[in-house]
Amino acid sequence: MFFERAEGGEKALLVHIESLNIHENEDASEFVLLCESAGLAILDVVNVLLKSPHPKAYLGEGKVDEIASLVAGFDAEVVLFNAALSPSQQRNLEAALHCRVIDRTGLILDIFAQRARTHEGKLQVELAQLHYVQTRLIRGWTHLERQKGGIGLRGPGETQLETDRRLIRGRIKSIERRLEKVKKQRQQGRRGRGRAGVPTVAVVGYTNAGKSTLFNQLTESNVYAADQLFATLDPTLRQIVLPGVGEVILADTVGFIRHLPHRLVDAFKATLEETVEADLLLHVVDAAAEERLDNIDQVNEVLKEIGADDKRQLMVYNKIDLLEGVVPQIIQSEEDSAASVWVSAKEKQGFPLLLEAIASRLAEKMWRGSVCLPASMGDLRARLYDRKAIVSESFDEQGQFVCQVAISIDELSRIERQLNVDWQSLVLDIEPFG
Ligand SMILES: Nc1nc2c(ncn2[C@@H]2O[C@H](COP(=O)(O)OP(=O)(O)OP(=O)(O)O)[C@@H](O)[C@H]2O)c(=O)[nH]1
Ligand SMILES: [Mg+2]
Repeated sequence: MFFERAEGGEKALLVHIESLNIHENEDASEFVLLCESAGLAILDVVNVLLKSPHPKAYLGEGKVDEIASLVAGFDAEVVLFNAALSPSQQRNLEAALHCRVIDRTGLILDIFAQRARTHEGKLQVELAQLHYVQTRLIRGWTHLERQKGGIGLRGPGETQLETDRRLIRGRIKSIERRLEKVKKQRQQGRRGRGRAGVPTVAVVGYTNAGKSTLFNQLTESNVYAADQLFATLDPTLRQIVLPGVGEVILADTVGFIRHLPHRLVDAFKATLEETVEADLLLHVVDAAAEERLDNIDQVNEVLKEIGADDKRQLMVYNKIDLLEGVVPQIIQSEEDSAASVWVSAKEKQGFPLLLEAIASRLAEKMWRGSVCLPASMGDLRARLYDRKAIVSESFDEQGQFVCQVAISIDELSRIERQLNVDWQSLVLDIEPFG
């Protein structure tokens, strides 16, 4: 990669913008968490009340001067703005503050870059970075100038700029080609799972809600869970077995945040494709967070953006160990299906209830019962075995197979269509779930 990234422990001054509109206001604490996630050493947080951004340097001249003297006083290495800056605003601020300036998009990109682990995740982050840098090329160059010692803020010569632009365009093209290839491979993998009729459950939720912890504990796998935002970037898939349902694929996903820059939503859509294809979403909520209601809205917003707002959700209120007097429980909806479960992922509280709720929600889309298969229907029986849909089997006096079956309704209708069988004529009895 040919971009510099914030080194861990860089001395940072944070500028949090407060809007006059109380509804748009948000707590500086999430911004601080993000900066800590990026590994910055935070010197101070400056709160600025702003009616509307100034075109030149986002803030008014007086404020800029004030921050400049703080930068000098603290000897800050970088200033972070909790706002989206235009390339020229960023440039003007760097000139005025005599240090590097990073805006919210740059910060999030930096965190993504640190967290990306898989090939695809890394490619996606780099693509987003390239698009971001493309418009800020002059600024990128001034960093190199700065490394030589001076605060030379003049842009590079026209030729150098042209070369850089061409390099970036070429790199973007090549990454897009590679991503296309990776995506195809992944889709094939997913089609494979779809064919096997294994239901997929995607764990989604606001960043830091405890998705990876829950995922880990449930699968007893070893996904990286840490007290940092975006501890996960790539969906991680594991298989679990649920009583009455059979094999289920569980997918951990990247945390959602508010004001996710639109460019990033696009870039990470592919990463979230598991979510779009899932049979059920586990929407994990940090029940101890003050902004939990707003966080739920934000997650639903992003789900809408990636076209997954019609997915069925099971709400999982996590971290009940931090709440007084709350015990693990399932709350039923009016239609009598499990609507939410209260658990503690960390303390492994409420897991039997959670598994039960997942199974019952998946069972809404399952067919369960026994069928009688004459010897002539060997292909159907083989197909059911292939889908791991046969729970148990015995013979009757006529030498026919009597099979107990659990299979997703979608998969069943596919089989009926493809093998041209009349399922109803084979049914001995239908089992209610429970
Ligand atoms: N007290 C308490 N802390 C929890 C619980 N579950 C998770 N945590 C903590 O919350 C923090 C975030 O957990 P993660 O599992 O990384 O959260 P995440 O939703 O995967 O976060 P991102 O992947 O960054 O979006 C960690 O410090 C966890 O230890 C819980 O049930 N109780
Ligand atoms: Mg995670």
